Amino acid sequence: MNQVRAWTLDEGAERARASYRAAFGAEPDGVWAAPGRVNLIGEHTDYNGGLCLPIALAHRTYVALSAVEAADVTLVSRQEAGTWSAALADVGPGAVDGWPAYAAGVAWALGQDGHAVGGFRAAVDSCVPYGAGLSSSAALESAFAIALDDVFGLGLGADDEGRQALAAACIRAENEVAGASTGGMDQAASLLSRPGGALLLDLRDGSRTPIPFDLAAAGLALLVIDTRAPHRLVDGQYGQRRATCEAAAARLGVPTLREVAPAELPSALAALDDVRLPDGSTVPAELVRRRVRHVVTEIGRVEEFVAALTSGAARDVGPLMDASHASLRDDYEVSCPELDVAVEAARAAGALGARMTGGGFGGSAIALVAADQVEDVSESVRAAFVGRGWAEPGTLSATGDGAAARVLDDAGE
Ligand code: GAF
Repeated sequence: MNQVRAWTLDEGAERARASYRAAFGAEPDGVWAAPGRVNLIGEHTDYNGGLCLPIALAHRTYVALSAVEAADVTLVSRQEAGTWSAALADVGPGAVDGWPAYAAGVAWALGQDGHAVGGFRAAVDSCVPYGAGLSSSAALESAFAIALDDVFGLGLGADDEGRQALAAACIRAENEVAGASTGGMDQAASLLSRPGGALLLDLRDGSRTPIPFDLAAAGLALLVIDTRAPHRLVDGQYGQRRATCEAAAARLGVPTLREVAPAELPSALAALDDVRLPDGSTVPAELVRRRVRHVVTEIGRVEEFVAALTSGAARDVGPLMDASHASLRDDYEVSCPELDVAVEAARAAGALGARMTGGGFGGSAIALVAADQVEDVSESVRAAFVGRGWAEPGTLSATGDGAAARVLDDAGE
């Protein structure tokens, strides 16, 4: 199967630096990099004040950047054609289309928070698969956040509290400038992860707890399968799920669905009715109940997953992954045929558990596999795809990497 290799930090830094030199004929002030993520469990829970458990990938987005005198932004990317430029004052909601919204949007959001961010120019390169549900958007935002923080001396990247503020600026850029109503898990994973650990995020109180994640010690591995079925969050489905949850919470008289305890689920479901969304559409009660059931049961699965990992029982998380996938497929309806086939083929080949990861509607699946079965499981998934006439999926390995950081000082020193 196609292994999607992560660049080494030196390799990524050198690529971004070379792009910068080619575009601007000078050395950058430095190069910064931020990881994509896979979420182990806790899907579509972040915007419900819930729990999720991402790990950072070794796959990163690299940004070579310099401050400039003029209050302008100039951007190039190895993944996109052309040069994008604008006056900093013209960047904001409704004013930027496409990938620059995720990059320049961060400068706008930091400015809104009162930070003095001036003009800059930057070259981007990335080995985070694009549109694979592995947070290429958050990696792009976070790489710009950490670079701008450093170059303009904001001092936020130095500790977790400051990084939380950078993550908030990235979320604002994504929600308000790029127009994707995502929930915040991905930016926290990219800016706050620690090597060798998963990050338990509690979106109700904003707390973060590092959770040991050492599958190798248990003779296991996490196989990430990029189905190559394109995944989009800016279309209506993600926003519709979020709006349904918010309307259901309002109907139940709680700020978010996090407040519905598992024991109260039956009575909460019984109290739900059709809901009307801000766009004027109506979601029938039966569908609202399934959406709510997913969110409440998924938060419970995160707690069980964390308990298994912290007690050294990593193998026990397999059934929780299976249950999460079934809930996302049947109740939340965010899976797709490629994700279901990847999950089923991995399980049939001996995976201890498998599920879609990320927002869904395409993107990636993860499978918990005995370390010596990674090849066999990968091959079975490949055969299942090829047998259906689909493109071969890509595979990545994920062990839990570190957060966004500077990877090259000025002039390549
Ligand atoms: C996407 C979003 F960006 C996240 O905020 C989260 O909601 C996820 O989908 C689903 O868990 O990655």
